Amino acid sequence: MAKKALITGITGQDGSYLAEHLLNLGYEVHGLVRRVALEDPQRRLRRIGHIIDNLVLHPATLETYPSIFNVISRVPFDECYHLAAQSFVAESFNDGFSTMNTNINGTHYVLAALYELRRDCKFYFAGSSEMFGKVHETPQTENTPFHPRSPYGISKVAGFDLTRNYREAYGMFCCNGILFNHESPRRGYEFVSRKITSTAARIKLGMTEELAMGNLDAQRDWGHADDYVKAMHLMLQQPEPDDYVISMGETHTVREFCELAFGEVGLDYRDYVKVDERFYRPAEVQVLLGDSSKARRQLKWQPTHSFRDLVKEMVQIDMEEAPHYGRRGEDQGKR
Ligand code: F7E
Repeated sequence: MAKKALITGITGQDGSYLAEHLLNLGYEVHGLVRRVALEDPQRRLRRIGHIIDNLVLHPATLETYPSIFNVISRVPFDECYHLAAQSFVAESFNDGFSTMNTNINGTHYVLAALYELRRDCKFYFAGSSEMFGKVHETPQTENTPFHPRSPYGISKVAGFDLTRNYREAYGMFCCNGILFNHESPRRGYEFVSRKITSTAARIKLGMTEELAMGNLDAQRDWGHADDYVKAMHLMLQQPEPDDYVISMGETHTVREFCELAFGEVGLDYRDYVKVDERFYRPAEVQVLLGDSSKARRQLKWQPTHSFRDLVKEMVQIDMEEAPHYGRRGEDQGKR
């Protein structure tokens, strides 16, 4: 019998890659989606449009316990991947309350419903390198203390602790992935990688003239989302539940990202990138560098895309898609 997996956040970048991966492995894949998304499939379900006929989608909201409880009561899930979240760090400074509500209570509702209804269902929580924040050591491992620097980072630490506590208190199979930044051509336009590649493409195509950016000196350990979702699945196949850092183990500045992306279309970023203080954050995570040796050793996980290939792929796709962005891509790139 095919294993049954539930993915919250299936319409997002990671959810769409994970759904593809699980379908390829023969899973029956279910997704939790907001009712508004079902009403606007062309836009909100665009990342899963090509596989939608093979998925079972359940309308629900992470905002209330009964909504989650109902979905989990309907199907005997074997695995649950909890990816849904307000994931844009800058936005969490604008409205920390809604970020906390969704990210902390949403996680708690899912765990509590699994505890009530399906204690044998394995659970994955999408933890984040943002939890390390003002880093206490470099590189960061599973043992590095957390020091979050944003409401988003704080909410992820709470989700991490909830997940670990369900494991320790009730013996449930609950794992935390501590994923460093991971990107792809499916990334939202507000994140720095996609903002850079989509704007570089639009500049090259004569659709806009400059790119307004925040802190160019921030350093991130960027990988490809397609590689990172495979680690999520591997975590739930281990004999014991545990927590794992997933990263490339190399760090690059935002400036380097700009240089590479503009270079892909034969432009010099220095002619187009302008620093605009509106994009600075009240508290910045200046440098992240992950040590994923535990995952590489125990999960036998190995990334297949290099940083350069990632940037190249994103720019290529944006060159194809840019003429069709319309206002939406442009507006989102301004965040
Ligand atoms: O920023 C700097 C910004 O928004 C990266 C999320 O997936 O990864 C992501 O969080 C860096 C920051 O991602 C702009 O200040 C400069 O230092 O792409 P980002 P993030 O905040 O690192 C972690 C692992 C998650 O878990 C999150 O959910 O780039 N930066 N100028 C800028 N960032 C943006 N967005 N826009 C700028 O204009």
